[in-house]
Amino acid sequence: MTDQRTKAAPHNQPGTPEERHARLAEAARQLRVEILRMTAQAGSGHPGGSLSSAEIIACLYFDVLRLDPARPSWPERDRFVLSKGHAAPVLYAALALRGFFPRELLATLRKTGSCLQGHPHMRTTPGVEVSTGSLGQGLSMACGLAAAARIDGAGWRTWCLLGDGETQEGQVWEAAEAAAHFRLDNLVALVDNNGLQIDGPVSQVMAVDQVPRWQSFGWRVLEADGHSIPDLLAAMQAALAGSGRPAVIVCRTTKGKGVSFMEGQADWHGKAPTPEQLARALEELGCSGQGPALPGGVSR
Ligand SMILES: Cc1ncc(C[n+]2csc(CCOP(=O)(O)OP(=O)(O)O)c2C)c(N)n1
Ligand SMILES: [Mg+2]
Repeated sequence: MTDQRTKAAPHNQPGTPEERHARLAEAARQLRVEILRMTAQAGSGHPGGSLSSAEIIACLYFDVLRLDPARPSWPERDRFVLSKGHAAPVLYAALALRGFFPRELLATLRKTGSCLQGHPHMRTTPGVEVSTGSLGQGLSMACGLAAAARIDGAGWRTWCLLGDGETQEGQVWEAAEAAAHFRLDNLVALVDNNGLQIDGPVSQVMAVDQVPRWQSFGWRVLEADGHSIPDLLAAMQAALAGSGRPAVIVCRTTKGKGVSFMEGQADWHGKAPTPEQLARALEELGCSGQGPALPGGVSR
């Protein structure tokens, strides 16, 4: 089993730590490019919280998660739950660049009949484990997955990404309590702690002090700069140490990261860029508007 798991992980590619970090930074840049292109094309969607998660998703999908794009249902795969389902564009971009489906499909985001709807759908989209979008529910489902792995004696892990505004939902804390009670140390939560939700600052709407809150629920709490690849990789590795407690990584991020006029602006939570704004954003990301330089994404 170990060999099979290892084969499917792109992190086994040769290279120095610096090369690994550069490869993942490039993956995050390509995710941002695709997020902007697909939301502009759709004329709607959620760029802000997709952009803030780009490095987190790049580290997971291009390094940490054991996946096999040719076999989305491979039983030994790690599971990822995008609890903040409105950030579907960043997940779709990662799945396309890893080869779960053709990159051309990204242009169909939110179109009638497309498998890429505004929120992830587990029955239609290869690589989507759990349907999400109604905030607050993903961690409960991740607990169920982690418990299933435990019952089956399986080695795969479950990862779950939440928004900071999302953690105002009471169900998150019911799940957190259950995960600690059942000692689900094969479960890792990540919080995209960008400080903003749909209407403005989380601190003003209803503050959640992430570190003490998770600690008080019995979780092992790690912190990371959510835009630093080395920081994230170190925290993700530490989270897998297995201590009898579930782990959470509180990631300090900036909503709209990577596009100057979107950064830190709640207004960009759920609004598509115009063609002019897209052109400006792509230029900032060092992209002239053409497709990715390497077919199939950065891991090839
Ligand atoms: C149960 C539920 N209530 C409301 C919404 C509408 N909604 C979508 S995104 C969002 C704000 C989420 O903020 P946060 O979790 O901080 O996400 P991020 O900043 O990462 O985009 C809201 C209220 C929803 N999807 N589900
Ligand atoms: Mg937020």
